Amino acid sequence: MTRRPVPALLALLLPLAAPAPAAPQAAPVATDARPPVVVPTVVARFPHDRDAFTEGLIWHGAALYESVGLEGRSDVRRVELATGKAVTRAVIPPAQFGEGLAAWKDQLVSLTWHDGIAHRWAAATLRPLGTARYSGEGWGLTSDRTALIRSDGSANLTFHDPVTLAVKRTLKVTYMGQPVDQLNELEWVDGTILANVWHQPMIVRIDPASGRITQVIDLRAIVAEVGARDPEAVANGIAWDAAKRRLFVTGKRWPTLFEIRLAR
Ligand SMILES: [Ca+2]
Repeated sequence: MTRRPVPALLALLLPLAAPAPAAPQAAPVATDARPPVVVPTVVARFPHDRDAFTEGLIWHGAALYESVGLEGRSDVRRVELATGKAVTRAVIPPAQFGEGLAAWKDQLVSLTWHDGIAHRWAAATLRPLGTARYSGEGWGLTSDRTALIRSDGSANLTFHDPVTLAVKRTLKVTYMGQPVDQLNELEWVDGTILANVWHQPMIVRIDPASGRITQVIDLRAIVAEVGARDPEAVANGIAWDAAKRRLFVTGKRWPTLFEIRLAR
């Protein structure tokens, strides 16, 4: 991807060192209070394929799945957690740039960046089950168990019928009242949406009813540990193992997949 980074967003979202500005004369809006910033604890580290340009990451059943981008190099794979190796792989047509990945019942659905084509796969085998169409760009994808939720690089999330991909609603994501665009990989966790923000060392937690960002997860220490020199090797990839309540994060071409825990 060659879109512009948004460095100003970092200052907007991570004002850790700066005290809160003095209250203006006008009464502040309580619902737009500054969301808390959480620094996660790394619980475990696992190998991650350094060639994987991670665009989607999910835990489904008892396995980790990843979708990998770039034209001619895109695939959807089931990954062995302990080794980071792909144990099953389904290839995306070489002209397409693979993007977000989500589970729907016993299927996986993966997006493409510019083609408006969603691929369906049997989760157990990654056998192709057909395609469906949607409008706009495909970035991240997750499911709230009733809809597939797609990001497209803007501040909007689109909720799709999981079978037809018909649009059910859109949600504008805001931080203290301001739209936050470049939303990328997504994960549904305990009734909220976690989202990477492209080129930013953070994950935001989004209230799916209001679109408000309610928490910022600070990944700067993890990004520093990875120490990537490639400017496109950004944090991207969030997977939630609901059964064991494990949260995994990684990034494009990162050597490591991290299991993290959020302090309460
Ligand atoms: Ca995910």
